[in-house]
Amino acid sequence: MKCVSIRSGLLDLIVFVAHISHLLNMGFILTKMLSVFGDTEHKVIIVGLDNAGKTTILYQFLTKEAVHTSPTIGSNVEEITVRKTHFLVWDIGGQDNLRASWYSYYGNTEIVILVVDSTDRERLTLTKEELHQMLAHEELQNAALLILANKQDVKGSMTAAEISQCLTLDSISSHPWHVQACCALTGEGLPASLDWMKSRVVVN
Ligand SMILES: Nc1nc2c(ncn2[C@@H]2O[C@H](COP(=O)(O)OP(=O)(O)OP(=O)(O)O)[C@@H](O)[C@H]2O)c(=O)[nH]1
Ligand SMILES: [Mg+2]
Repeated sequence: MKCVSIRSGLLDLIVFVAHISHLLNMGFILTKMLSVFGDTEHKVIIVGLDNAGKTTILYQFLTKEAVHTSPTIGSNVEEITVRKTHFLVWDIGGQDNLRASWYSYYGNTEIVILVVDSTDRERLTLTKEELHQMLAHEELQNAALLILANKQDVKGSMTAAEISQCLTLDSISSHPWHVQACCALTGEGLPASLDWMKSRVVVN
């Protein structure tokens, strides 16, 4: 009698363990499926000098419309989905006194978007300094860099090629980078930017 009850207890235990392992396997498969189907969120930061058009770009990404903005104090954050790839996009204020705290947003960043006001020739050297200082930061070692040459609608604005040259992008071998001309008011150039961002996180 005692022998039968021990055997049935053991059987129950085996069934229980099998059940748990099945559930764990299912969980593993589910996690895998979610990552394959793009449920992971990729962190993106948008930086650049004040008035470059960062916030306008963030909301053009999100709503496909030009919104009215005021200078950002701190940051804005939105989730942007590109054909099942999710980006968590932080738009950080670019005023002089705010730039010293950009580093606090760097952790786990996969893509840095540097927005350049293509009409602002005087401050391009300052942008270059900010860019190279930022790329030297260890928390951005693995980040890809997207440079948006914004405000292309303004007559006489610098071309993407001029901006690349002034920022000495050709000297950057530590990070994958890409330059895109755009206009945040109309959205021109922004779908191509999102495609590039998606291609970056898919290859990784
Ligand atoms: N003509 C033109 N104006 C633009 C464009 N993008 C943004 N602007 C204007 O530039 C000004 C600044 O835009 P914001 O998006 O607020 O700039 P920002 O980079 O977020 O500035 P901070 O928050 O101060 O760092 C606004 O008046 C925008 O309407 C563009 O592509 N073309
Ligand atoms: Mg802003």
